[in-house]
Amino acid sequence: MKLFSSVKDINDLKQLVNEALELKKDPYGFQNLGKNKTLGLVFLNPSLRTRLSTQKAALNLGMNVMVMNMDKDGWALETRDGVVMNGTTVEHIREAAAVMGEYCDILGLRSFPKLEDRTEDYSENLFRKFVKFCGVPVVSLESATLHPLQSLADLITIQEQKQTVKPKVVLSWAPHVKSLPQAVPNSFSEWMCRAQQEGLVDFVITHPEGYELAEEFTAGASITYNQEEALENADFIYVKNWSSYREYGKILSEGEGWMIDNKKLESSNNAQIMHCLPVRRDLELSSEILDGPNSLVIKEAGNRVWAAQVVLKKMLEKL
Ligand code: SN0
Repeated sequence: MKLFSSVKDINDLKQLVNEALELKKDPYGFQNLGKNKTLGLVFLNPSLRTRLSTQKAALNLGMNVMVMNMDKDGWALETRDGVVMNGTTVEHIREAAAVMGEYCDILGLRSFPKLEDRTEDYSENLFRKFVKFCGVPVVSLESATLHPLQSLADLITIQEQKQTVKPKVVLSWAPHVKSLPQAVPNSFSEWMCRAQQEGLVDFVITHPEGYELAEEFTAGASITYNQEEALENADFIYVKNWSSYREYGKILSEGEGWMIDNKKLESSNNAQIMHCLPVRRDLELSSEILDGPNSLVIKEAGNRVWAAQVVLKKMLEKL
């Protein structure tokens, strides 16, 4: 594998998940694969789980890891072409990416959308340029529109924890006070639609009117504004806030009544609750859920290691 940015980069989804679960049983079986190979992790935005789980995955494979906090320690990056750089940006992504490609065998990049210009964010301009100019395989550590390592960990968690052959998985919008990216829900939907095609899950999305995700990521999902109906018989409920795609980057409603608590689980199939974290307690998700027996969020975060490790393994095998 030379690029991991979307479920579209995966040929055999079931095989990938099974291999990740095999790595979980035997984390150090491929220590020689990464020997003398260097992974560079480049952050333009904050990260806890992605940063640590990807480092851990690389160490398990015997790799060396370098981390660059571009937002704090790097030069201000220019990503546009054809501009005279007489303003605040100091270094062009053409040079910055190419130089990091000289030092690393594989690179990871995290960059959030600005949530100002939808066309610009959804063009994935920054991520694509980084891939083009660095010249080495690239793992997305969350881009403007997708977060594939998170979604792979989510699918691994569902496959690992499911009690029925084909669980009902519901993506449920949650309230928040800030405008958040659509990357996590877009990505989760993209991966679940593919998993549904392959007979692994039934997938439903529920959100208030106006929060429709981009259709390119939701083809095949059942979509309803009625949360109560969506949660009926649910086996997994994936909770996440996102800002509007239609009225780009806007918060359209306070989301009164959308937070999941134990009462809302009564009609579900004793649903297990997932969230990518970080989560704002008692705003996005109730404390009683997070501290109770139905929460999967810590195991889900733990599985980020095996998602990263299987992807790095596939890249190392093709170097
Ligand atoms: C990010 C998001 O895309 O929603 C990262 C998730 C992995 N989350 C946030 O930015 C949360 C910020 C906040 O203030 O709660």
